[in-house]
Amino acid sequence: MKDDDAPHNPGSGLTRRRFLLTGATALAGLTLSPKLLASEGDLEPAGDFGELDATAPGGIDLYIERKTLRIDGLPGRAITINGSVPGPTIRMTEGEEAVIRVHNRMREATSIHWHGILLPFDMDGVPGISFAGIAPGETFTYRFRLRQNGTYWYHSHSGLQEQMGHYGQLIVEPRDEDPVDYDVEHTLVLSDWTFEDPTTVYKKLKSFEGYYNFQRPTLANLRQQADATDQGLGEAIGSRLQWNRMRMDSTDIADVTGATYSYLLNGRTARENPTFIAGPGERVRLRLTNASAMTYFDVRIPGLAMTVVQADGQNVEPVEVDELRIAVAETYDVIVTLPDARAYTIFAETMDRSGYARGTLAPQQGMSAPIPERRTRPLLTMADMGMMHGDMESMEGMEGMDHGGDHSAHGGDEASDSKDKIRYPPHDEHNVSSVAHRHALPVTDLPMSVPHGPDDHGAGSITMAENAYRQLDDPGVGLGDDGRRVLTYSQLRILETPPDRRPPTREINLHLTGNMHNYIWGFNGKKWSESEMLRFKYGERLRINFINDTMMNHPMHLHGMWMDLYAGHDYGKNPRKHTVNVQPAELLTVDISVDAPGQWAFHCHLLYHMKAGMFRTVAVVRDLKGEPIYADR
Ligand SMILES: [Cu+2]
Repeated sequence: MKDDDAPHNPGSGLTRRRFLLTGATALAGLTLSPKLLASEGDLEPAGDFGELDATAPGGIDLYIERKTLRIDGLPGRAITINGSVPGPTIRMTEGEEAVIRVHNRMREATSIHWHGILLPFDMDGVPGISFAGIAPGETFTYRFRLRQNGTYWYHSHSGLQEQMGHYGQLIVEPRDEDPVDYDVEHTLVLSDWTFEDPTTVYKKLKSFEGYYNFQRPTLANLRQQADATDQGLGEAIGSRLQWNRMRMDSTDIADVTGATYSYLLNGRTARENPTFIAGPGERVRLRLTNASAMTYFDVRIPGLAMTVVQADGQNVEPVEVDELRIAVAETYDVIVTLPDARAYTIFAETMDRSGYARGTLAPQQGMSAPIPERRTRPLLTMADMGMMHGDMESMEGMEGMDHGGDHSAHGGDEASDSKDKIRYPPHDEHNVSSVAHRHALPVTDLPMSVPHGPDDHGAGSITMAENAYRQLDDPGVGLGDDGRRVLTYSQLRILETPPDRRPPTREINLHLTGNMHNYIWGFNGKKWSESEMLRFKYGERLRINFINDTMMNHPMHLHGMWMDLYAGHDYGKNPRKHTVNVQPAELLTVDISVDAPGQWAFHCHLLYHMKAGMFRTVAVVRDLKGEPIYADR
């Protein structure tokens, strides 16, 4: 299938077998004969997953299997792990060796990727990048020593399997004392489920722009629009940003919506109301994972404050909030305490407001609290965009910014694209640590904005805004204007500074690009199949500037290495993340210690964006012209 543009889906063509399976799914899902309905009650429900310890002697076995489960009261054809969706919660202990035998009981290849876990690249589980995949009937043994602790998750990296339930949570217990103090803990896995075949969903996205949006988008060329209305530059940027926001609100907030999705918390819908038990006064640790294919959730527990203690498995200085947005593939741990013996609703509203997942926190089963009203899709005006306006002013005052923007060199090796350098303001020696390298890049007071440049990223890109801005204090569209305290990236400070916080000496600008007309997504205008490997040099500290040229959020995930997120404060306190969300028209910077030999995946974690080309292979090399390190071992 020529649509398929990711390296992780070998043999994804619509083979006869695939066609037959699709037919069977359609039968089960749509033609609900009385006989099927009668047996529906006998189906096991999604959400009955257990817990396994992968660092216990002998290791564990996982069986991947297609199975019909009861999902939202209906038979859903799922990919299960040990019979359940989500798969079992896997617990491990830091410093120990995990041994996990994965048995493929399907008629198609599969894989498991251990999201956020540092490990040898051939244990990372990405078919075509780090191993061959697990063939039907085969068993693959994953074996790796845990060099970290915290809350993570795992999922398939084969085709669109993740959309069908192939995911679960990972918990790595700290070897030493846990700095987080709690009495009870609960696993909260958020996800999106569709009764459609995921390949059908993808095909619809490819063939009809905005298929799952309730309102069809109007994709006008804003540059022409601005010219036609005789707007000045500032005005044009302003109206473009306004348009961006409004367009996102009305249409483009999510590619795939409640029109097809049921939203799940631990495999259960809001009606099924999964309940988590905690007594008054207890410190409850909620381990939140967003295992969705495409859905961002805004999570709150009306009446309770949440204290964020961990982000992407890394302990952070506690931040008390009322709400947080969890991007696809992120994890957050929060502590809450029930003040009384009443029930509280865990409410996870989708970013586009087209649905929600829900659970209950209560001292006993059977209790419930009101479900909050769904908020309307926000429509922002220029007056609401104070932050944007502020940024525009600071942009004008920025010295040395490359406004001209000859971006003709976007093709080829992104890393050596000298014409697309971000110009830093004259730098203050006090800002840089004493170990500063002669060519070290600044680590504080980074530029607030960068021009997107003209739309010359090729057919794979439609540039939507003139500039990308730092948005570290912005919780995201539709949040932060109703008096609630909403988590922002600028509030995340790592609890213990990791050993390597050298200033980086090399940087790569990565434009996130897309074309909604054809549903092509990529970087610097290129989808995966047209791209070269990104080369990271072993031992270097590397900076990546993400420049989001699109109107969508993209959760960027790097395998095998941490990304230290520039959060606008003390360099040593920058949070370490495996997935960073890049907001529409955002400039976001991460620094990486390149300490993991091998070949790694680097991609947008929106499943259909990844499949449509928003994917790069990263090779860790000895020198920038050389082969990947693993090639000569
Ligand atoms: Cu994306």
